[in-house]
Amino acid sequence: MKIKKYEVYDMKEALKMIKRDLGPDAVILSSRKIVKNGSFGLFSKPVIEVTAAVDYQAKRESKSANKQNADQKEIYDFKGNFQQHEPNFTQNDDNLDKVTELINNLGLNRFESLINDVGDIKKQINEMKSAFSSNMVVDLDSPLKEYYQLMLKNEMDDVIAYKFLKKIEKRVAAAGGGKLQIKNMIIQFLAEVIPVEKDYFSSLKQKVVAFVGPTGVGKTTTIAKLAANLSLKLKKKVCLISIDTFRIGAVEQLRTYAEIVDVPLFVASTPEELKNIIAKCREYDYIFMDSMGRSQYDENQISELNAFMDVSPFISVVLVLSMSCNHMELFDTFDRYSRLKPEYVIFSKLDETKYFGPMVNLPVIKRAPILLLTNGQNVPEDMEIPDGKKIAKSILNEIPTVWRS
Ligand SMILES: Nc1nc2c(ncn2[C@@H]2O[C@H](COP(=O)(O)OP(=O)(O)O)[C@@H](O)[C@H]2O)c(=O)[nH]1
Ligand SMILES: [Mg+2]
Repeated sequence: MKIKKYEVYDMKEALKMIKRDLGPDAVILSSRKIVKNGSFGLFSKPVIEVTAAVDYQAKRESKSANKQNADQKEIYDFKGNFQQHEPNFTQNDDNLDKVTELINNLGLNRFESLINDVGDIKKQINEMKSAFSSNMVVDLDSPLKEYYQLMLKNEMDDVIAYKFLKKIEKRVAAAGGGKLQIKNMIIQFLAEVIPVEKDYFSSLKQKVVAFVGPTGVGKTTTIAKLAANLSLKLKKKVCLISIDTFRIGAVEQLRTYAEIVDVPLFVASTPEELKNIIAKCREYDYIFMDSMGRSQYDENQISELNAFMDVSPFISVVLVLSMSCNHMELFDTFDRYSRLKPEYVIFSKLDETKYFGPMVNLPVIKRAPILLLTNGQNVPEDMEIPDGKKIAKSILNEIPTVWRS
């Protein structure tokens, strides 16, 4: 038997190398994500260590049997049984069962060695299956291992959680202390990693902010909350612009809020109009633009919106994302709006989830700081300026819990 180890960035690359070096009969014995010394960084790509082997003896014995049935190829042909770095164990298992059954039906069971091979491969696959879920944490110190699991339970990305804990491992060990001290250290360090923009609304520079995002995420409501807090409580000069020209009633919703808060509302139906309105609003501290809401899958809408965003270099685009969406949907939405170059994100509807990991995943991976959080329908109360420590705590909940105001 010949065994070889590979370090690759993706499984496809490994499969190519294994096939080249060991031939098509090779099997993968193990694979795990690792972090290379010196290459640590939250944004660095994880390396996959793959161990593959080929048994030339068994190959010789089973070669003639292999030829008898094309289906048997599936036993050894691991190509296509991996999706990115995760093996499709279920399909693999099914295939092996099918082949065993076929061998029996065709009376080929005299090829005992082949059947044994099938059994061995099946065993290896099952071992890999259980090793895969725990492999990534084997080299974390014991208390951190538990926090890793906790972070995953709260839907934090496994690679970010692992790299973060690996980065602080030595410092935590050096500091000593009990469980509570360790937890506090993790919260402290994690808070430093979460990108938050705390002082945006308190700085004196004039702000022109465009709120974009899918329909129903809470753009209009969030603008109303901000306008009320800044204008009524902090006595700032706020004006609103609606470029919501599609949904009948959408302008009316903002108009109602504008009247309650007593701030002016302008409506821009073309980029040219928007440019003129912004030029006339120099005296305002905050200009909040509410954008039209249609599906984020509508490419035309994003292009139209882009034309509005292009009228002034002073417009900050803020993408509103609802926490009632899952991790994948949030990334999908961010990618669809990336043409508008969102500078910040606002997470809305924190009251509709108990899993706050995605609040770290997206800002870290996309490098988009969190500008604001909203946690309910009440205007103007249900919003807060993001606090890294509070977010970090919410990701270490033993039992996923609702957001506390
Ligand atoms: N639970 C919850 N509902 C919210 C929040 N923000 C907005 N909403 C509600 O979500 C719905 C859509 O809000 P709207 O501002 O019209 O969304 P838009 O289409 O993005 O402008 C309304 O019923 C809001 O009251 C929030 O933080 N939590
Ligand atoms: Mg709206």
